[in-house]
Order: sequence, then C-alpha cells, then structure tokens
Amino acid sequence: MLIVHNPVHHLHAGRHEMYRGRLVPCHEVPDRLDHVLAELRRRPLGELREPGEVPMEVLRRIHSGRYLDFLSRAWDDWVALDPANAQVDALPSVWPVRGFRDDVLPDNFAARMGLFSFDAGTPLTAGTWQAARAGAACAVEAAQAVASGGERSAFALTRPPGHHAGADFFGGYCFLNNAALAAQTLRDRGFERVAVLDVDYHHGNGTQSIFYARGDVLTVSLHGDPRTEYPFYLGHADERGTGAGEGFNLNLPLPRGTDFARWRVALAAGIDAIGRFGAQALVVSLGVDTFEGDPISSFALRSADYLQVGRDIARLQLPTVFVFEGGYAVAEVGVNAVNVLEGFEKGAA
Ligand code: Q9C
Ligand code: ZN
Repeated sequence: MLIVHNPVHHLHAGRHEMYRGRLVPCHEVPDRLDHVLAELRRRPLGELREPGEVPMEVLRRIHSGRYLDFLSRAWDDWVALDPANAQVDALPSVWPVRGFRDDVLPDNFAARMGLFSFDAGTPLTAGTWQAARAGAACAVEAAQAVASGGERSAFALTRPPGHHAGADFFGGYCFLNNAALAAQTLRDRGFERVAVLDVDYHHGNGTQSIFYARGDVLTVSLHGDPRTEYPFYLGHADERGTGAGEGFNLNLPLPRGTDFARWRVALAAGIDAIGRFGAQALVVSLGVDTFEGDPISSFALRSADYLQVGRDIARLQLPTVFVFEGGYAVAEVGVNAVNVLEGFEKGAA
C-alpha cells in the first residue's frame, strides 16, 4: 500500500473552537497525524511519499471557484482587517439561514466566513490553505497511483480532514473534501462507478452533498444518529439521493453507545450495497473516532476491532484509496488507523 502523507499538515494548527459559549482547545491537532505516521514507521505497509502540487483545476472538479478564491485568500484578508489578527484564529459568527441570499458575495469578511461555513468549531489559521491544499494533493496522488494500476491500494494521510467540507463550505474541522477529490480522480481516470464508504463517527455531510445528484458515485456513511450527533442537520436514513443520484446515497445512522458487533452489521449492509452497485473502485473515509476512548464521540469500538474492519473492507476486492478523517484519542489514533490498513492488507492477501 502506497502512503502519501502531508508534509505541511502542521501549518494548520487551530488554537480554539467554540463549544457551549466558550473557546476550548482544538481536538483536531497536528499530533494526530504524527502518531499515525509514527505507527506506520513501526509497522511499514509500503512506500511513504510526499505529494507534488495539485493544480487548481483539479480542486475545481469538486469545489466552486468562489469558495476556492475565498479560502486561498482568507487569512490575508483576515490580517488585513487588523495586523493584530495574525495572533488570533478566524472563526465565523454569522450565517445566512433560510430566506437569506447566498448569491451576493459580501465585502465584509465576517459575512464571507459565514457564507462559506456551517459551524464555529473550525478555526481558519495562517497555514490552513497551504495545509489543506497539500492534503488535497495527497488524496489526488493516492487516487492516481491506484488508477494507474501501479498500486492496488493507497492511503492519503493528511489533516485537516475533509468529509464535512462541501463544494462551497467548510466546517467540522474540514476545508477541502479529500475523499471527494479522490473519488472524482478515480472517475476522471476511467472508473465508471466509484463508491465512497465513510466510517468516521460523524456523518459525511460534505461528501453526501457533493455527490447527492449523481449516479456514478455511490456514497455510504455509517455514523452517529444526527438527531443527537454532529453534524445534526444531515445524515438521516431517508436521504437516498436525488434526480440521477436517486438510490445512490445510503445513510446508516446508529445510536450513541453502539458497540462493534452492532456497528459491524451496519458495515456489512454498506459493503453489500457497494457490491450491488458494481463499484469498480472504492474510497474509504477513514475516521477512527468510533473508538471507545474518543473524547468527542460515543461509539465503543476497541483497537483490535479495527483489524476486522480492514478485513471486512478487503472482501470487496476493489482498488481502494483510504483517506484519513477524524479520530481524537490522540495516543491511540495511530494504532487504530494502522490496524484498519493492516487488516485490509492481510485480508486482501
Ligand atoms: N466539542 C471530524 O471528525 N464538533 N469532524 C464537536 C466537540 C465538531 C468532527 C464538538 C466535530 C467535527 C472530521
Ligand atoms: Zn468524525
């Protein structure tokens, strides 16, 4: 398995996220990735590589031009407001809900932040754009390596994560949708039907919305029930896709406290759907915040369970691109993520 890792991920290092009226330390920290990389050096699974640059046209396959313009300039705009802002993360505080217009791009910076986001838990920092763009490059390069047939599987090891980011919004610690970019790259390189399997604790709302009207990319997400869990406003079982995409989105919401036995039944349903769809390639949004020790999530998977998760996914026998997403139990995140990859490699063998 080829591993493409983001060498500049640490340029995105948020200080605070808004939680219950207070600014609290970020859960999505650079240490997370460093732990996964360290575990991969202990248990090597294949070549470790840094990505080249990703052209803006490739990002535009998934993200809108005006969102990319905003994101690429946002930090400079923030500091231009006041040089003292260089010491502070930018967070949105105002949003256009139902009845407001989203077609007029505001001049005001706070208004633009709100137009292109959906929560106040996702700080934009000095290096966010550089880190996110290099992360997108990891996902695209991992997909290219699989598409060329040079690798049967690849892992894009990057942060910030991506599955909450939509075509034109950030949120949920995510800015560019790495998994969607990987799936689109596989489509553009000739795979007619691509599936995205999202096993992160949280519903992959960004990925779902990007592909919701498309029948060529099946999106499947297992996650905490949005009635109680973030991102709250999407991820219900009755969301099945629209238009040409009708029947090509599958949500498998699960209650808080779900253990591996129950979670694995839902995984089997997702894997069945991917098989029936006739997927020719697979992208896995690999979040390990389903872990029992995760500080912001409420499933009860154990470290050894992740080996079985990898084995189960391997049974699809598809060219597969794994993309790193959530997982906030920092000390265990490396073992848990690499367990999935090792289970996959050994299961496939
Ligand atoms: N105080 C991913 O796992 N809010 N994103 C949590 C905790 C946001 C998670 C609040 C959770 C986003 C990629
Ligand atoms: Zn998550």
